Amino acid sequence: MQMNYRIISLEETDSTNKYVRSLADAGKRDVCVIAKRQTMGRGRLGRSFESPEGGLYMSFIVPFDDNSGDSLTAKAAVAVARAVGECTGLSSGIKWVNDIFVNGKKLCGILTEGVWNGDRAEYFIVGIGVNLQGELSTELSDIATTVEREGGRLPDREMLARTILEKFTVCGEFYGEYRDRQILLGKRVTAHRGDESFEAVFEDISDDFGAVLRLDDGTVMKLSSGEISLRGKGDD
Ligand code: BT5
Repeated sequence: MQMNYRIISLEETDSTNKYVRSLADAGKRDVCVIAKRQTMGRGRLGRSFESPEGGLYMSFIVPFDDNSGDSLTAKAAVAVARAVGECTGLSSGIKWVNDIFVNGKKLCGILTEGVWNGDRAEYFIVGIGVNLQGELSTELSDIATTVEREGGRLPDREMLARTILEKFTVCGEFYGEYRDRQILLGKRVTAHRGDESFEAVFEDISDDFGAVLRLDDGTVMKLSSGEISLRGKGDD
């Protein structure tokens, strides 16, 4: 479904995903909320996403259709990578499943949340945080980066948001690009799913955007959610 999003621009909010959810609950569909900073930016699995002034924090609603679901995060990742390239000049990679990396550090995280009615999703909220300029905390300085730090052109925030929306809504086929941009493909990795972890080689991306892993005992396993990090490195 092609959407023509109206952008609502805020100085500050707790989380743009939460803000847009309240609009969606009130029946709105074609809105994208952007904020200059978030006081409770969230990542996956209850983690937090640092959101100081200087970043782009955006969330938009995607009505359910039969082709959405798992591929939305992958589609958003490709849209962000394309938009970042066009608006900043930086080339970026994707770290399965939801991170955009530049020069080995995280530039952007994506959080897709579904709102369910029984076993059917009513709509999804796609939240995207891109570090543009300014300082992140010292804990993140080794694993995260900003457009400014990487020497990219600093885009106007709203223009970057519009470009991401445009790339997302007129994305076309994106499996090949999602796969080609993977930074850990072919590498020896540790994969985490819940409390389990697996030592493996990250062999491929399945046609439904899962991670195909060849475990050290030779068996092949597909992960459709979880975390993958370079072997020997922490959960970054
Ligand atoms: C994500 O989670 O990376 C999803 C982040 C989504 C943020 C957007 S901003 C707009 C919208 N509103 C929200 O409230 N959220 C969305 P995850 O894969 O779980 O990664 C979280 C981990 O990334 C943290 O545990 C940190 O290690 C790291 N991290 C936190 N803040 C970061 C930042 N600003 N830049 C890079 N890495 C960060």
